[in-house]
Amino acid sequence: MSSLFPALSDEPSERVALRFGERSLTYGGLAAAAGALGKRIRGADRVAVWATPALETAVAVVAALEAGVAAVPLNPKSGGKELEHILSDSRPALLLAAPGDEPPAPVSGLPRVDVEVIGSAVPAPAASVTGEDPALVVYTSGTTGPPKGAVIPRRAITGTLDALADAWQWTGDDVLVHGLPLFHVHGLVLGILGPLRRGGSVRHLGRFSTEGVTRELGAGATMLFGVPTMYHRIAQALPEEPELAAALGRARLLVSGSAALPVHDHERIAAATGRRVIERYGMTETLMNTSVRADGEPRAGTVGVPLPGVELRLVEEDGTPVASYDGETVGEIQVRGPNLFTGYLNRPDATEAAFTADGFFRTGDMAVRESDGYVRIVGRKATDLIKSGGYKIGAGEIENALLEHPGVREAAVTGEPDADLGERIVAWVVPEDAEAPPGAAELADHVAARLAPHKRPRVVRYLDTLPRNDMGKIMKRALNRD
Ligand code: MCA
Ligand code: AMP
Repeated sequence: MSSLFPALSDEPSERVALRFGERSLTYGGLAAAAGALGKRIRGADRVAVWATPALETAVAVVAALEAGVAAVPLNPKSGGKELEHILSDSRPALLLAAPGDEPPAPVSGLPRVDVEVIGSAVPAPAASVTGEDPALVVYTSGTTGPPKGAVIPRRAITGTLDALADAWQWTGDDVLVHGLPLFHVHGLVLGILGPLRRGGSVRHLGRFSTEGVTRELGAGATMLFGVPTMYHRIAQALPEEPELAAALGRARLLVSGSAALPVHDHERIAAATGRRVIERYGMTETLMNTSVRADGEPRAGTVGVPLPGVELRLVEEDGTPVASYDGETVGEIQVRGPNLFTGYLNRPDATEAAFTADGFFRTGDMAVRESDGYVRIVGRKATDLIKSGGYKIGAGEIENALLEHPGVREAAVTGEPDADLGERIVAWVVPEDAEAPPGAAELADHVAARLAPHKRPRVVRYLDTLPRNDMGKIMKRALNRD
């Protein structure tokens, strides 16, 4: 398989590929830096990347992909327990990190290669790889247990990015702006590898802010990617920030994904800017499945039509496909195509359960289809998966972390609606000592330090007992009704 990034050798080398704040790298510079790093890591099976929102992360991932080495992006805010799990599961040979970064144990114990953004101008010879070879291992939460490593092959990345190029008329002339984290598919695959595959450029904000969006769209960026929380914050800021409305009005494409964009935010942005946000629907395991097309109708509450090459069907509980396009009959979304992952690392059981006999992936998302084929997502099968700020978080992993606190006897975790985050994590706790329960901030810190800050409960509610059914199973629906 040829390079994922033809522009590394084709483009005029002085064209800017990446910009993070004041630091930027041209295609020539990126080819040199990634080539030099690629030579040092070639032959490794997998490498971990300390995925800070910085130039070095992009260089490290491009170097790994060009060298035919799978990259495992690590959330630099992950806590010890989560990092331990990811390292023992993925067993990376090396850690790639920016000079000066000081990852904690157990990451600090890995043999380390510093990522330099300068390098020899001689590109390394192309690695001999096929489309089925793993490109990335991205960790994603399930309902129970620790996160699973989704093995994403090279053809899924090229397949999804080229399908998006078709749907969005995305070219090398586009300049993308975003402030997404670089350890998930949205920010890394779409937000960094996407522009590089097109030969265009990306300006990363380091950290999302409406001021950053105004500045970059005002200075010629053409596309914005974000999760609904970011668009909610934009919608909130618009009345106070007329320059933000003007900048959004100039953009070619505003794209939202990772969770549902509330219709209210969609309409507020449309009213203030004259531009409609388009939604696309994807998943770590499937990359992108559907999108509103650039030449299509951006209808609030819908995620558009299947991307080229993606087969999508809705399936009833008993496995019968939903034939109607009536906007009413709900079924689970199942997908098949070159965009799919190959399986969960070290988890043949989970991989087998995720696919049907005819090779469709069971997404767990529930949807209807409208008469013109537009997909409208209406819910999720698993109540134990929470989407907060666009991050998928399993209730089980937070419950397990809470139970490790000496002051917690029993714990249940649910999600409840939140205007900013979509859903907020709520911990229901039966304390060991009802007279002296651990405080909410203490429990939030406890979870943040073990797992990651975005997995911390935002609300803690104390109970004497958890509601359980005759089998002893916690009745979460009864909790949510309170
Ligand atoms: C707060 N912080 C703490 C604690 N509390 N740190 C340690 N202990 C604590 N108790 C820190 C946080 O680390 C963070 O640090 C800061 O305080 C604010 O945290 P938080 O309130 O959680 O952040 P936020 O401002 O609410 O973040 C909103 C956000 C974020 C920016 C929208 O949720 C986000 O980046 N979401 C993107 C998720 C995403 O990319 N999902 C894609 C996966 P500091 O100040 O240093 O930051 S889905 C996917 O990939 C599929 C394929 C798809 O379809 O896209
Ligand atoms: P993740 O597993 O973190 O990659 O998140 C994937 C999940 O995010 C999907 O299964 C959906 O539930 C949700 N999702 C992604 N994009 C959208 C969207 N545009 N609208 C609604 N839900 C979405």
